[in-house]
Amino acid sequence: LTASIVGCPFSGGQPRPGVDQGPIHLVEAGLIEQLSGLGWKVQFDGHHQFEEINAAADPPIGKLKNPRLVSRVSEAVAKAVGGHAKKGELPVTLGGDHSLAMGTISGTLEAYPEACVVWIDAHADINTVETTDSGNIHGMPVSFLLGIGSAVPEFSWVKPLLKSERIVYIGLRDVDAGEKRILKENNIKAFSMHEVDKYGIGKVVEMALDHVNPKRDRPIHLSFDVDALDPSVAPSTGTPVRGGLTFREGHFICEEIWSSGLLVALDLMEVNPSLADAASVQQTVAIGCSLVRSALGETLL
Ligand code: DIR
Ligand code: MN
Ligand code: MN
Ligand code: MN
Repeated sequence: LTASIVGCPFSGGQPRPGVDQGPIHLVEAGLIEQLSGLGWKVQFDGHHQFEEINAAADPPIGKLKNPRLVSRVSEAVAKAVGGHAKKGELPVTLGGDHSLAMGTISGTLEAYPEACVVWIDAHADINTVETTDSGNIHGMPVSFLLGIGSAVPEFSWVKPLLKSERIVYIGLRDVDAGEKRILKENNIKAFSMHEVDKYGIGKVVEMALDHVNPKRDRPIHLSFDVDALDPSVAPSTGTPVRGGLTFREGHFICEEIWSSGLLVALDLMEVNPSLADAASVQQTVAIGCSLVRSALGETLL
């Protein structure tokens, strides 16, 4: 089995510098060797070099910030992930900010039209052109993939290949009013931290998979934003929100998805090594690596 590492040093979907260094730190921490140690053939040909568009050439479209840059980078990522997936490799995309998931999930759905998405995050990342307050596109990728909200010509390459019943969230706790409305109107299944507290992570993962994958026959794309974890567990991220997943809850999700035998693509997003002190950075990067290992088959026994 081959895992293809798609390193994406990109921060244009949000305003805080440093998240572009996430993939570099994850690889330098030994992720490639760790995956080889699990028995994977790991393909990594360096981090992607994206075309640059300077800010003057990329003014906002409506509220959207860096729209051309985000669009072109995520389109390149879609091609990279789709290409690896079509060859039967498992793309592991290291972010970078979560706007990249517009690309990764487009690539997965190109190769596996029946795939479902398990989205682990404190945030729903489902704002539309109409509802976004921040204009940060990392808070919007899901709406583009679903094709909801007004179309933005710049993003016309993003095909609305994702159906609302094929995505499920776990870990939500900071959802904008407009996003809550969108989730309700589109009947999108979401397990917030309330449900994690109430049912426990084991039951929540089972219910989440029952929803998007009732017969356990659909390929799974797991998109993991490290800010789903509690800030005490993963402090170095751009938009931390208290009351998050524990270390074990985060890893349990990855372990269960791996055990399903259905994982076809993985994203590990929003590690920002320029935020917080050195020990916190080291801790967050180490947890990023261990989440990836758990999703790729590392077991406790
Ligand atoms: C907020 C924050 N909902 C926004 N989103 C974040 O900017 O749209 N996503 N932080 O990761
Ligand atoms: Mn590649
Ligand atoms: Mn996110
Ligand atoms: Mn988030």
